[in-house]
This record gives sequence, structure tokens and C-alpha cells, in this order.
Amino acid sequence: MAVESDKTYTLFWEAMSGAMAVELVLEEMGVPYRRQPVDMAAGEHRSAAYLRLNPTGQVPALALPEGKVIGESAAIILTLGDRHPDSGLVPRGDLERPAFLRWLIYMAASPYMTFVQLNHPERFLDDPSTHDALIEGARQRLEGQFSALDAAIAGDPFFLPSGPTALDFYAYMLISFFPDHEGMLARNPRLRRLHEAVGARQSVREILPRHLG
Ligand SMILES: N[C@@H](CCC(=O)N[C@@H](CS)C(=O)NCC(=O)O)C(=O)O
Repeated sequence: MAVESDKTYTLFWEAMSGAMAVELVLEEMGVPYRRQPVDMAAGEHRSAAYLRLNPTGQVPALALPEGKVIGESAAIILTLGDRHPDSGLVPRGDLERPAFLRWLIYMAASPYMTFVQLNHPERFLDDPSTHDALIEGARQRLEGQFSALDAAIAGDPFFLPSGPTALDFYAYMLISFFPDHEGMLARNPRLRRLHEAVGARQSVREILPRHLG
């Protein structure tokens, strides 16, 4: 696996992974990019070739047009915001940037990581008899984390009052990770409106079939 050097972005991608938020931001920015699938089921993210590009062995990663590769979904989104400021997807200035940073980091550090406990209890505890309790704990924490997000939504239907930002696309991805998310959305009406508004956008129509297979 290598970075092709034709001066465009390369998104290291897997279906229904954290690559979805970055992919939506790239689509919304109208920035040319190519997707490089990483076959995680086959362990490609742990291959020597991929670890040379992203030493954490995780997806997403993004190769910048000049060849440097960055990981971490929040860092990738902030980097894209710096490079494409006119998109408005990463607010600048004092008005909305503090809230943007706060909730982007929260989404990446809290609910995203709770999904790892929900889906991969074996990474945290060796004893299989403890996994159901860990999964149930993760499910309960997710309820609290999504209700915190719902309460933090300051706009309508989007997260921030000024209109769509990368927060909306990140939240859309996290909602997609939530098993049976309709029930959760019924308990969180602001998230439900955000999900409907983002789901109606062309960027989502474009990328969703690739994730749902
Ligand atoms: N903090 C990272 C988390 C990325 C992450 O956990 N990605 C998952 C796929 S959704 C992954 O690569 N898992 C494989 C592993 O951690 O070994 C980010 O925000 O990009």
C-alpha cells in the first residue's frame, strides 16, 4: 500500500468506519480525492505497509496532496478546515469555533470510543464471561453521551446556528453506528432533526451506498 503522487487527497477508507465523517466533509467541500479501501477484516490495517503510513493501524487516515499522511478523524477534519476555509465547515473566529472544537473532540473521544467497547469487548477484557456486562455498560454510556449531544445542539436543524458544519457530518456518522438508532432518535429530537437534514444532502446520497454495501 502506498500513496500515489498525483496531487490529490487519498482517504484510507473502510465501510462503516470513522472514514465516513471525513468522506462527507471532503464531499461537502467539493475537494477532489480518491478512496483507498483498507480491508480491515483481512487485517490490512495491521500490515507493515499500512503501519508505515499510519502507525496507529487505524482508519481513517488521509494522505495530503504533497504526500504527508495524517491520522485521527478530528485532526483530519481540522486540517481540511485550515486548507479549505471558504467551505465554512470548520468555523473560524471567536463566535462558533470554541463550541465547534469542544463538540468535535467530544464526539471523537467519547461516543466514538464507547462504540469500540460495544463492538469489541474482547479488546478490553480477556474473560468472555465479562463481555455482556461491558457491552451493557457501553450501551448505557452511549445513551448518556447522545443525550449530552442532543442538549448541546444550538442550531436547528444543524448543530451550530450558522448552518452546516463538520459537526453535523460527524454526528451523522455516529448515529449510523448506533444499533437501532430510530429509538435513540425518538428520545433525542434535536439529533433526529439533524439526522434528517444531513440525510437529505447530496453528499450523503453519494456516499451511503458504499457504506451499506
Ligand atoms: N481516534 C481515532 C479512532 C479510529 C478508529 O478507532 N478506527 C477504527 C475503525 S472505525 C479502527 O481503525 N479500528 C482498528 C483498531 O483500532 O485496531 C480517530 O478518531 O480516527
